[in-house]
Amino acid sequence: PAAIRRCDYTPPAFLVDQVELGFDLGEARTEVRAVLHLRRNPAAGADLPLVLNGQSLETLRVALDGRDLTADEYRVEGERLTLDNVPADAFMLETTVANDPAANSALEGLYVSGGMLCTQCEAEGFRRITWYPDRPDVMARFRVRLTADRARYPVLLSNGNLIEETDLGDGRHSAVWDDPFPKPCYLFALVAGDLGLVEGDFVTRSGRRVALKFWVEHGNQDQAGHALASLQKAMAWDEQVFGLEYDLDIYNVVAVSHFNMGAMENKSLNVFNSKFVLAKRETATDFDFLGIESVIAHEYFHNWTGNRVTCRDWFQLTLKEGLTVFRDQEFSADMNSRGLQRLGDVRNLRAAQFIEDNGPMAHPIRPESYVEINNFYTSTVYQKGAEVIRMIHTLIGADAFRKGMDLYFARHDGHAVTCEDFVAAMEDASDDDLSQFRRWYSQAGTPRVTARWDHDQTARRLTLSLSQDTRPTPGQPEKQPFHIPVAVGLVGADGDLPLRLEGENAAQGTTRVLNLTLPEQDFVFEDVAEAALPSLLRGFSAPVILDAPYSRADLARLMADDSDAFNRWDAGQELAIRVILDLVADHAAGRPLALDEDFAVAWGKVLADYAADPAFAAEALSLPGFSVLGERMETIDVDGICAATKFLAASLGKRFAAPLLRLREVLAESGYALTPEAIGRRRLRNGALTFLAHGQPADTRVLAAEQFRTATNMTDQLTALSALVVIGADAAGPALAAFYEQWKDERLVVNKWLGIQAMADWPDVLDRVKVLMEHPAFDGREPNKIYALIGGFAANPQWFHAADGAGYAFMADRVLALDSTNPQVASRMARSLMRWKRFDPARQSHMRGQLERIGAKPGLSSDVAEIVAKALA
Ligand code: BAL
Ligand code: ZN
Repeated sequence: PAAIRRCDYTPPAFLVDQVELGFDLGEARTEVRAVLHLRRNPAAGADLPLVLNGQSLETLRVALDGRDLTADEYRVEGERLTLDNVPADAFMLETTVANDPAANSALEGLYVSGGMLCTQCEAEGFRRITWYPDRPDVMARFRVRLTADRARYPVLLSNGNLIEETDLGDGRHSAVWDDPFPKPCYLFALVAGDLGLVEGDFVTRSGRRVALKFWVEHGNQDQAGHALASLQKAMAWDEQVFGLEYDLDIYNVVAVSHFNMGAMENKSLNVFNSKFVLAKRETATDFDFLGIESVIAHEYFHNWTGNRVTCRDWFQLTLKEGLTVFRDQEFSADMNSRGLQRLGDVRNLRAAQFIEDNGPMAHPIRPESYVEINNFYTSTVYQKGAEVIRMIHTLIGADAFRKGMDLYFARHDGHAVTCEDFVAAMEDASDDDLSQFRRWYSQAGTPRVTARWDHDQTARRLTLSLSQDTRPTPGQPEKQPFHIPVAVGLVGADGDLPLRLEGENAAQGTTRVLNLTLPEQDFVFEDVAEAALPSLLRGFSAPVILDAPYSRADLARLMADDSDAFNRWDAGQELAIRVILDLVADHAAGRPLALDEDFAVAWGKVLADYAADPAFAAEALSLPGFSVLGERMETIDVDGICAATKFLAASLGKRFAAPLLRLREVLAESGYALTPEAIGRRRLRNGALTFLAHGQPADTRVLAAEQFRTATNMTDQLTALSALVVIGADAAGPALAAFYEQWKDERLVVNKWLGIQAMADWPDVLDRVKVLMEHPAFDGREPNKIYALIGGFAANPQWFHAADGAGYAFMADRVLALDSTNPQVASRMARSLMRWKRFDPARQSHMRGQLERIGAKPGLSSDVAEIVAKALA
């Protein structure tokens, strides 16, 4: 299929003022009657035909202003319905279609999940429900009548307010929902099912009582409390921080098991992957609890940034996603620990987005073209998009940012707008010039910022020279310089120095944001008496790769003395990366591996000082992952990285066994709490167990087995199980069996069980994964299970990348099978093969061969075809 280009945007030929939808719901057949009140868009051409989108629909009736049309009065060609002759002004188009939700394995449009009927319309799923101008800049009021069997579907939900319920007397019933807010069709939703309810409320600051309703499978009501509390916190936070109130009397959230994404922000009827709703301490890890808080907030925040103000077209996706991720990150920072939140967000960015930006899928946060929009729900659009918003916040300041948000809503509430509209509001509210900054929206690639410095003792002056360079990305051979905010401090012998830049009369604070706008720029700090060490990019003030000539001693000093928590952590990570890369080189040269003494001392010091901040210590002690390490190599040395990382973890675990064991005892808890402090202590204590499992496998087996048996929460139980998996298949076997027996009725826990086995560093892991695909625990229609087992295997560096190519062949088989059932999920899995050029020639050849095999499938979905074409370009 041809690419769709941003520059080809034209306004819609017709607008829809009001839609009435009637659903006669059934699993195998649902009939949809749609009445569209249309009129010509004065902003578009006067003689354009009416073209509606539709996919997999059986068209039963088309009528114009009440008159049935004959087959020669309209055309259905592929996925378009065209009427050449429509009235000059307003008119009413009626269609009746049938579709088959049970056969819908793509999970877009109307489908079945665990006996309930539900929908997913973003980005272009609504066209699988009825004929419609399926584009986000057509905003209409929706009134929806749902009719269904009462026993099977007692709960009938759609967007807006429930205005009528009727018992039809024949075992069927109906409900009418009316949404007073005009919306694009991607925000439409319906749910019909037999569901349990958990209710709460929230009173807005202007006194509106909002009913908060969480709908879950019967029996799961005890697992919705955390999600409900998270929603209440998010509603209060958005009022306090952005002055944004909820605008209806009801907010529904439905948890479903079969869902391609994490969740969906449909107006007043969020549909969630159950993974981001259901949690209790026995079944959910601390990480799960934090994820729920963040995703619940994210979808809620979309009510303003996404729903009230939406996107003009899908190229603008980051307008709502980057901004909403920024908002949910800030919310989580306020609810938990700002420092830890930041380093977690940056770790994710580096592990996924930096890699995307340095490969065949590199695209600007506002892409210029796409074949399949589903392929652009990427970490670039989301996470880098959030970094771009954060940089605006940094550059113009919190007050101006808030004014900019207010102005954005004042100008655009109820409209479908562009990224440019957002930046213009920020610019107008701040009087700052963001013209060069806009390049972050149009240029792909991660800039590399190189820093050098020189201290002139006599002149008491430190000159910091910064330069920037961004490598070419597909379709963008030349890059213009970015506007990069670089937050800088100077670490002296007694802490941060006050900072006075050349030309200023007095020092202003101890962290300054420098505007790097040229390819090379010097910044001069005055009154610098001692040879201070620059602390650069504090708080990770821009999504760039920093190249600074720190010695290992400098890094150890920053680890210990930097006032910026992010840079303290980052200095430790950089030190660990250098040590591991040296080990990789030793491995490649056949030299024996040895523990770096300076690193061991620095690591041991963090361990010894853990009590000051256990949560931070847990982060500082953890080692960088495979993808971050691979990014630092010209050719990714799979075996070298795996050998080096395992060696380092084992060496540290062995050498520091005594303090690690002591720490576990000191941090042992009698009770369970879900506070940031308790989470931090658990993380450190469990991190210690993992190092011990690597360092002293035989001695740790009993300890891990004991923790596994006695754990009162999933964080502890799962870590113990992982530690046993590290120790070996013999040690883990009984625990894996016991875990399944204990949790086989909890789908989400079973997914953890699948994932942990897929990621095991065991030579026969691929065979085990194949066997698990036949296990009752697996269901090839459920994305969560595919992500756990197949996605988990793709995240197994040693064995997915097995030198014989068997892992790649297996993945290609999975992609080919999934392509026919769920192209979105197939496309995600196909991405694991995309970066073949980064590996050694033998692996390159295996991966490329598999990509070619996938590409040769007749009728390949546009989702997978786009990924394969970009990979092989
Ligand atoms: N809009 C798709 C799901 C999300 O980003 O919230
Ligand atoms: Zn979102």
